[in-house]
Amino acid sequence: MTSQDQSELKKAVAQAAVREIRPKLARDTVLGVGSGSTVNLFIEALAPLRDEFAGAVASSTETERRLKAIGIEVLDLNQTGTLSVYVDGADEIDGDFAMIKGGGAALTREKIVAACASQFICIADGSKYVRQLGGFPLPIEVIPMARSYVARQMVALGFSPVYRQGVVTDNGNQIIDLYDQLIDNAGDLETRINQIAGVVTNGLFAHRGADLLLLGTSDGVQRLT
Ligand code: ABF
Repeated sequence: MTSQDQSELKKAVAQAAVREIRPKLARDTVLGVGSGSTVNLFIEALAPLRDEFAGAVASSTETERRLKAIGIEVLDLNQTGTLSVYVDGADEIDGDFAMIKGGGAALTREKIVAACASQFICIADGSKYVRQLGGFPLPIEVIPMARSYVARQMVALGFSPVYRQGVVTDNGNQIIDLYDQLIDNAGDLETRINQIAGVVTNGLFAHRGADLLLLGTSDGVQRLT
């Protein structure tokens, strides 16, 4: 697949997500909006509907900037309570709708916003849909002073951690990526990594996976539940 084909699929799922949420929008609706190139297309497609809902909670400073640029009010999650829907992409998603996310380093805020949403709609091109998670490096956000300790713990568990040099998250932390390890039980691993001192969160979204997957394929957008 060429990158142009892939970006057409991303555009198709972004538009499908807008069609999906439109009937649910009301004057007081606050949307959760994720991060990444697919979500950026969703934000563009959302622009004409900006007056049909109250605003959005953003999962990254980049998303916040893009939402504000098209005139959507960005709200503080502490003021909004439960969100009816959260729309976000993924780096990988499996048949149980567990995901690896955080390739763009926004995993912690993404996980917080997802936790506050009644429905998680994942928008992804077909290349993201996998039989087993782990082909894409699994990110861990760490408190900077804990980076080496967390990396040693991951080596002890059989993983190959790599420090993502030069990246500072929106929360002022650092990222370690775990390479080349297919994941057998995503829920267990998500819990296990989160128990290590100094880990802020990891990019496995198994305990709170997606509820609906809009998957872009050459045969059109599949709506999977
Ligand atoms: C976010 O965007 C991230 O969790 C994930 O890393 C990424 C998916 O990227 P893209 O939409 O650019 O393929 O959802």
